[in-house]
Amino acid sequence: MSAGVRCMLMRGGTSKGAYFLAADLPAGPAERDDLLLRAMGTPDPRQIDGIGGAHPLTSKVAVVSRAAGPDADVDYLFLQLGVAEPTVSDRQNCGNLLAGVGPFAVERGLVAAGAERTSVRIRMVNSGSIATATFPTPGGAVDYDGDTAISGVPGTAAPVVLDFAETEGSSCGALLPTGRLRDLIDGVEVTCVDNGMPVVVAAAADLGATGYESPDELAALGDRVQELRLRAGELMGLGDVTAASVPKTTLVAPPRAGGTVCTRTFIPVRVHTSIGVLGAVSVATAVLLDGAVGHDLADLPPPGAPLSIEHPTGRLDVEVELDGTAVRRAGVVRTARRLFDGTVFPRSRP
Ligand code: NQM
Repeated sequence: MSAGVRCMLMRGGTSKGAYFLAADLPAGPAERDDLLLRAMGTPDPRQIDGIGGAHPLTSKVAVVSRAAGPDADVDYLFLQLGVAEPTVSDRQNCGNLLAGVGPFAVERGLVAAGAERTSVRIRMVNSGSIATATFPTPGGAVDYDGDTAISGVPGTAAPVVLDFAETEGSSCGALLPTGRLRDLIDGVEVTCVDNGMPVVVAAAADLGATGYESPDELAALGDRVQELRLRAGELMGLGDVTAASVPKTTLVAPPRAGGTVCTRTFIPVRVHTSIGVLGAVSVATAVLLDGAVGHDLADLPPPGAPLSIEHPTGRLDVEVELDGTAVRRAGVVRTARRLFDGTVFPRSRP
């Protein structure tokens, strides 16, 4: 591996990650993960000797290959790498990096581009669910330029429309993994939900917060949130989640910028500067459910209209269609951009 590995650096939504073809990486997970840790510069809080960005949102990897089955075009395995800790986790999806997968598949010749736009069916290997990404490819080439703005990213870019069909039960196997709309943990009412991302939803006020604090101001709540998610993880059937990146915890408060609900999300202990895509889909699903935490403090739009999830740097609009407690579909608009294409040289020793 001293010759390096082909790699594309992309911004996907509000995250950034290294995209690889599975064929360019070692086939065995242990050897693959070891190489990725050395490429990203983990473990080190600054990831100074690798291409990681010193934050969980920029310490991400997408591994893409031609789909193994007929129901998708490509398979996408998401890996969350630790920053200071030498961890590689495949226990969650990432809907932000997902935005770059379709364009990457076209760039690498896995999928032929349409003349105007291209739709790519993507199997999210982490959960087994399928998403369809649609993006502009005028003249058969990916066009990253456009007029779509998303909160948390400066400027505008081409839209990548993500559609999730029947996303129910992605990681935990059920929309309400504890079997209840609400659980009481350490005196705090929570709703544990998983519509693509396992999330523990709690009212910010129940943790002594307003829910409008900045991510830095909320850092002090990290220990309390960790206690809460450890108990929730067990109730959700995820086992000991001490070192796992899921479940996330989202504190909700009434909207204050014209949206549906205001959120602050711990991923799982650091505070997100915005909110994850599937995290937002899961929180939106919770607030739609009568009796769930957040339902009463949300300002719900008319049926069929998008839910606007407020977060520290703006809002993320999410479409969720439910049939009772069954999920029909969900959708979001993201943008993505190819930043760099070349060869990454992992350091030779951990
Ligand atoms: O929820 C952060 C992100 C994510 C994941 C996280 C994501 C999602 O912002 O689908 O996108 O929750 O760790 O990229």
